[in-house]
Amino acid sequence: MTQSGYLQARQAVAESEWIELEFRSPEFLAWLRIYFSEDDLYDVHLADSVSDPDGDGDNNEFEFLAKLNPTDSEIRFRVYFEGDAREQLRVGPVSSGVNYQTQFSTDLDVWTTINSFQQVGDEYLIDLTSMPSNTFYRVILSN
Ligand SMILES: [Ca+2]
Repeated sequence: MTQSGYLQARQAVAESEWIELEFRSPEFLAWLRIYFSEDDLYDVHLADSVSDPDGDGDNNEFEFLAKLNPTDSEIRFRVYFEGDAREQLRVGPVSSGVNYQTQFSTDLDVWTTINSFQQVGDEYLIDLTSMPSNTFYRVILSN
């Protein structure tokens, strides 16, 4: 590659790391502005929907949906069992304005919504003591 070709390639890579802001929804952009400066909004490593600037494994699109802080890796949405015999399922942190639908299935085909849960702090607590054994669980978040 010639020097000129190298410089052009470098420039192309640098340009591809800039984001076109008009492709984002106004709601997502408003949410990004809470956490990032105007300059940072154009940085693909910080403000793209698939970026994970705090490195917690959840991308910005998910953190926007779950109403979490995309710059704080300590605050992370979790679904986990509690108790030696998995007597409880904990879901959280939960945020107002987000709907959490917890479902169970024994065959990964038919899913049933669990309507009984208790809120403790910023988590939903679901009693699993009457659930069948070998059960799968999933949580669907929506706004
Ligand atoms: Ca993240």
